[in-house]
Amino acid sequence: MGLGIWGAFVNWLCSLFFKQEMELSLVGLQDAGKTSLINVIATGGYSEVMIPTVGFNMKRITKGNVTIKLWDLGGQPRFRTMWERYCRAVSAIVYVVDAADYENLPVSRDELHDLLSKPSLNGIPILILGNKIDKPGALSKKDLADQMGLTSITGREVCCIMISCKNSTSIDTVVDWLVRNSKSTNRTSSFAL
Ligand SMILES: Nc1nc2c(ncn2[C@@H]2O[C@H](COP(=O)(O)OP(=O)(O)OP(=O)(O)O)[C@@H](O)[C@H]2O)c(=O)[nH]1
Ligand SMILES: [Mg+2]
Repeated sequence: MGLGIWGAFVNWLCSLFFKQEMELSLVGLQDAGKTSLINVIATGGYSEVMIPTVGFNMKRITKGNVTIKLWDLGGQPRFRTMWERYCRAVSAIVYVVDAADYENLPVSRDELHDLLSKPSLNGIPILILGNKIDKPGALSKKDLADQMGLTSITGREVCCIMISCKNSTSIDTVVDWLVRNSKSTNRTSSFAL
């Protein structure tokens, strides 16, 4: 009984000092692979047949002592006006781009820059993910960065990682970035008290 109380006390102390929680929003055009990315991170599962996200879904993923609350937003035009509202309070914005869909790249670039121009999102770090690099003809990181106008983004941390949800390429790098980021910008950490 006594040990139980001590155990609970130690757990509480640990949670005060070591638990990190972060909130993230995933945005990007429909079909970019946002929901696929969440599935790959959460369960390692991948499917060719996906249901488009209607509105948004929320998912919690725990990696080590970091709990990530993810807002998975629908990318169809009718849902894009919602993006800003769900990006306001997050530690970082994750913007997913289909690196093999040349036709929609200009639209994706315009939506990205439009979102980042909102004063409510000033300074929030952004992680740009060039997805579907398993597809023949997918852009290189440099070409994607050029076409998405990433060098013109200022006043916030910008990172770009090329991934494939299908082959699980660089998914670990993405998770590392997210976890690292939660430590530097975490607003709920007890260290900040
Ligand atoms: N080749 C390939 N296809 C992928 C990859 N990631 C996702 N897809 C496919 O892309 C399609 C759309 O994936 P979703 O994850 O539903 O895309 P989304 O961004 O969530 O789309 P919305 O919910 O409509 O905004 C599905 O057919 C996936 O199988 C990838 O890395 N490579
Ligand atoms: Mg989706």
